[in-house]
Amino acid sequence: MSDDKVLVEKGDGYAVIKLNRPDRLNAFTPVQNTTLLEALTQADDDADSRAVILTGAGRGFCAGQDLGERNPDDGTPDLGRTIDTYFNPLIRKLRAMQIPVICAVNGVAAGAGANVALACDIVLAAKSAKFIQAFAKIGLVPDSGGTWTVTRLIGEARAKAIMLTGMPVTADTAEEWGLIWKAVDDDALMTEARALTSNLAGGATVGLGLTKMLIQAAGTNTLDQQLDLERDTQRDAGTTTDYAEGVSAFLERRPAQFAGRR
Ligand code: T3D
Repeated sequence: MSDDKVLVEKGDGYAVIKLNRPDRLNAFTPVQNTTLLEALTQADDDADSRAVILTGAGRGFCAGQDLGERNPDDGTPDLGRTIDTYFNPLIRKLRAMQIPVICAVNGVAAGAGANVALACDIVLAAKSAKFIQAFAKIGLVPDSGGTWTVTRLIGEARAKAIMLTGMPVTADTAEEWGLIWKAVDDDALMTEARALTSNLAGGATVGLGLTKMLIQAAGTNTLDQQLDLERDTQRDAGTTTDYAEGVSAFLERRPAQFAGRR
């Protein structure tokens, strides 16, 4: 899947998905939303793609909903419907993907653009990038899972401050607060993102996918529930060929060659 609004490129064992409306800072239109969801679904279903990089073209990552499509003179839109149709499926897909999704935030990430980035599994950001919960500036509430994700990542005090004020959060501060994994020099962003993703793509894909699900479940499980879930999931992981290969490689003192299959 590749059209001019969302570009898909194959890396070595992974897919690079790039939002591509640079003149609008990659703001979301229905077509871009739908195409992005299709690209993520296709990567998740493709046995040759064992990880994904999500990034943006030009100087921005994504400025959220394209406000050019929301002219108040056209009447009152049903924003609940657009969220149900476009944004929520995207966040659900990112969380449910069985392969790691690395977000390389190349520039400003605002509104739903920020929360799509923060729903990814590992977030790297160029030092010049900023995260802006822009919703307050236009009379909306944070969406795309922002109130859930951001509050869990940085706590209520910081979440309320950035969401009520709409103040930009720099990449360095985002790293310091634990909102993202790492801020990197602008010209090193894609090199680092590719190195990390390539490494993950060569890993024990089923085990990595199960690890992601366990971490996500931990947010709402009790310790007892999580212990049981870890037991059941480990039982499953122990049946994979990658587990057998990992142990054999260790015993034979050689690098493991994971096939990324059960
Ligand atoms: O509606 C629904 O379905 C509900 C769901 C909502 C989800 C949301 O995401 S709501 C939040 C929408 N996004 C925003 O409110 C952010 C709006 N943009 C900005 O505040 C600023 O553009 C930024 C802080 C992101 C970046 O500022 P700056 O100074 O670096 O760039 P700029 O000059 O403002 O923008 C560059 C161009 O992109 C400019 O176009 P021009 O003048 O060169 O022709 C600007 O109009 C355009 N642009 C930026 N953001 C959007 C946009 N065009 C349409 N929609 C945008 N969101």
